[in-house]
Amino acid sequence: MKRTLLFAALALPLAAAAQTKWDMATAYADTEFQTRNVRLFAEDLKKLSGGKLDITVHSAGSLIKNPEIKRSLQTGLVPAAEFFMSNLGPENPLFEMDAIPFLAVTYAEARHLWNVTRAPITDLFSKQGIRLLYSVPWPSQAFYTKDPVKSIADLKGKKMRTYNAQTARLATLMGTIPTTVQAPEIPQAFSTGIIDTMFTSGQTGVSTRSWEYTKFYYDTGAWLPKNGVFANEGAFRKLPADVQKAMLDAAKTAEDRGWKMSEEQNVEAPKVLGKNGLRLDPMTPQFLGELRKIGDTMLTDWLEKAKDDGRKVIAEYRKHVPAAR
Ligand code: PCA
Repeated sequence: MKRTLLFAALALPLAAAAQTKWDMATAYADTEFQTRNVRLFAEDLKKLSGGKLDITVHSAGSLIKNPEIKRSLQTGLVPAAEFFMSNLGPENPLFEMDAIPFLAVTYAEARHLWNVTRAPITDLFSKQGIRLLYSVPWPSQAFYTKDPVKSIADLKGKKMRTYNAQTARLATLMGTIPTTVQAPEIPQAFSTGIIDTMFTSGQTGVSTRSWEYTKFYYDTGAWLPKNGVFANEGAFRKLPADVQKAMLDAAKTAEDRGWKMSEEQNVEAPKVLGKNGLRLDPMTPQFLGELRKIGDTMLTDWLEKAKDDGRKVIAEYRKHVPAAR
């Protein structure tokens, strides 16, 4: 009798708080602030939902490789995921708007860009059964090279690490050979000679120990491309209303926290690179001028592709940032 009672007393709280377990696929290493933020999001959500939703984060493409993450989310193979939004540029130009060089260069400008693109981007995803939860930019993008670069001519013919169609286009316009390499595979790609130059943020340069295979870091200060964190809409709707609310609240907190973490990394990561021996020279006016010209070409091409939808969003953005190109 006593035993039965004890068993019932233990079983009751467990039964009352039925727990849902979700797997979440992400593409980036645990050392990246984006992944730290995703893990904090999962922890917050577990607390806010009173333990009703427990998300296991599978980082660094360990569950699903970066290029397949979005499709896996859409088909419901995983209920939650994080991926780099501009990877979807070939699907719809709006997704890669944050990867047009020199369109939104500061955090304030990136914030305006996000404010004007959040609604149309959320709609595009929701038509595909995907719910956008939050989005956070990576810090400023930079070139990492073995030799000094005074102008783009110094990079001609180099095998440049790129991460999506938009950066491949940039690499091609620069006269380099674009080579897609996922972030966790960067060190191996350098050591096997697949790439000899790369393109990424200071933060990813830290987490991939860029000083072990490059010597020069040139921050472009040209754009802040974003990751997004998403849920499969069907899986989201199956959650009880209070857990759905907990998810939206945790997402809001994660977005605010992530933007702050990103801005901090934008300052701190280059210091770590410098301490480890990378030269942090500014880009020469010539190099910068050449890159700006390429940025103009990419914006013109983008407007061509994006048609009226794109023009509308750019016009809206320019109301907030009149100096934007
Ligand atoms: N890091 C990721 C995306 C952009 C960035 O800064 C990468 O290099 O793949």
